[in-house]
Amino acid sequence: MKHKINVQAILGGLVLASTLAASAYAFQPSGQTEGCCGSSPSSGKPHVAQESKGVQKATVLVQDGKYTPSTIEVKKGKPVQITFKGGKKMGCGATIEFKSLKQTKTVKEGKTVAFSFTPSSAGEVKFACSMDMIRGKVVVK
Ligand SMILES: [Cu+2]
Repeated sequence: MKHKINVQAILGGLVLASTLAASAYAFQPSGQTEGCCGSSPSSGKPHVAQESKGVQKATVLVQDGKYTPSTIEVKKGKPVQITFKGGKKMGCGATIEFKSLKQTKTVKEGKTVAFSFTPSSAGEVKFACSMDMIRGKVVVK
């Protein structure tokens, strides 16, 4: 309790844990509905943004040093709004950077921050913590 917490070690552990979770997930039979949660950085089903009043919206929970869902699917040519909700144990994930959009925002626990953009072409819009350790992406179809 007295000693300082080694943040770097915790983060490393989380990255490792999510990698293990990702491989565990890959062994599960597909076709099961996982919902919007439980996806990992490089695997898992993408969460399809829901359109409301012409805006494609999705909410990403920042918790336990990861983004859930980490993959969001949108359609090109329509406004996108990704809301990040601050949860517990966010670590450096609290600062979210959309490099290609030149947008960086920090979310506090219990609060939200939103990123808005309109993708003009298909591809991937990546986001990550400012150290590029915790990652996610918006897949534009
Ligand atoms: Cu980081």
